Amino acid sequence: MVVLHQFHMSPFNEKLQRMMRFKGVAFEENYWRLTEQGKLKKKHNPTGKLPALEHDGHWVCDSTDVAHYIEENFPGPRLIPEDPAAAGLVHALEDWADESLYFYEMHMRFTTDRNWERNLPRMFERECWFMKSVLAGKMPGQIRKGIRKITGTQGIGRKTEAQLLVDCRRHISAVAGMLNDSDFLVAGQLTLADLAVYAMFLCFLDTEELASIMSEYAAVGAWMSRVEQLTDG
Ligand SMILES: N[C@@H](CCC(=O)N[C@@H](CS)C(=O)NCC(=O)O)C(=O)O
Repeated sequence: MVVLHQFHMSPFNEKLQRMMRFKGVAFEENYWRLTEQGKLKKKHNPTGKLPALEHDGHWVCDSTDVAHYIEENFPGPRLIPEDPAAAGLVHALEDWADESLYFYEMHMRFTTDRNWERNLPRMFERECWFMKSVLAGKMPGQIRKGIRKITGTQGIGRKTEAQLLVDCRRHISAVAGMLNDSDFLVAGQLTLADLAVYAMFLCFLDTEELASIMSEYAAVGAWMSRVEQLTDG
């Protein structure tokens, strides 16, 4: 049995769900509550992070490790190319998505005006009613501040919103450039790189400013539709 353990609204879920759908791996989903993080750290993952994959009782944590595990242990079309040059590029792009674009989407979705009011409450949709009311009472103060602390430590949260939008436009434009003469980011075929970047751009669309910038890049919209068509399941 394959179970994808997740926290609600994580872009990393999207990457792995689409990977498994594309490869035809049947899986169940299990959503953890934030209040269960202590148990998660103690029993399964000391980092307290999700997603994680449970396969016949064996746990694999970190979405990149999970992606490689799926590729190695399940049949279906490859998403990590065998060619070393292409595999290297897929790795670099996945890491860019996970370790850079992720913090842009987190900051923009959950801390900026016009966006956090809509997106923060969605983060708690799967909590119990009691936690929901506690969390609602703490908003916007502590939670928004807590997220700003993460993105501030990381560096992105110390930039002005105007600077962040310049950065994000450059990221979106870079993807449009990569798609100039190809349907996909690496080797002309769907790979893990597409899924990782797609997942972050989907979160970009949850913010007014980035959705507006993305609408200027038709090639990026068309590529996202192609990824969806192949991985919707
Ligand atoms: N590098 C990790 C990142 C996972 C991650 O940051 N997950 C977030 C949810 S989007 C999380 O579990 N956050 C809880 C925490 O940081 O305590 C991966 O690829 O799996």
